[in-house]
Amino acid sequence: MKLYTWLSAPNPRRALIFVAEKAIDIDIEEASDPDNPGQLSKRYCEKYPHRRVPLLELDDGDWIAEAAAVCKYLEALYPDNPLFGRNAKEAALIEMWDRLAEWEGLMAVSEVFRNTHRLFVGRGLAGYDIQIPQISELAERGKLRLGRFFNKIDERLDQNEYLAGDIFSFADITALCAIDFSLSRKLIIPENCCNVKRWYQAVSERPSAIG
Ligand SMILES: N[C@@H](CCC(=O)N[C@@H](CS)C(=O)NCC(=O)O)C(=O)O
Repeated sequence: MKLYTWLSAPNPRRALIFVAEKAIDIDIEEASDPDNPGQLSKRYCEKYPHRRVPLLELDDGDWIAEAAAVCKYLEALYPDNPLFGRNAKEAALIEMWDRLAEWEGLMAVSEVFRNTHRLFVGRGLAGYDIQIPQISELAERGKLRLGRFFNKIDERLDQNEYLAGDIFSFADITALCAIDFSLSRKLIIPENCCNVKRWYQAVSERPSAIG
């Protein structure tokens, strides 16, 4: 098995943190172009028309994309230290908060990033082999969405140690990657989101997050 990643991009980082949390010994390969690390290599894109990372290549040649699918597959192979729940309710809550963190957090920052960064001109969305224009209004909308995301998880973290309840889970990994990505774009945690700050400090100190 081999896990393809891309520098510190947020979605492959979700898989890398997951693998580190569970101490899974796996081959990891950088999929970016060595001559132009701002994009995936031609060889990678030709081999995997999905054109996104993370991607897990299996020993039988099949491959699995999408961070959550990759990690769920690994969880089935390595069930110790579960990060997708210990029972039906936990599993559902983790999926719910993971999807929320991906859609309302990670996608919101991605809207800002992909629609403003000069290296992503013509690459407004990941995974396409055609030009996708940047749309500045989407960046503005992304900032609005991100603000709501911070407020939403702040309310949740007022009553819960972690997003899905009392255990660290894949949902926390996704939210952490979303927030670190957001901080890298100078979009900071709002001053009044004290619960997010408390949670962020705790999850950032985990060895898996430090890398
Ligand atoms: N929903 C996908 C998103 C994957 C994604 O967008 N990955 C980005 C890196 S964070 C990518 O591969 N971008 C390739 C590109 O920009 O060319 C997942 O969960 O894995």
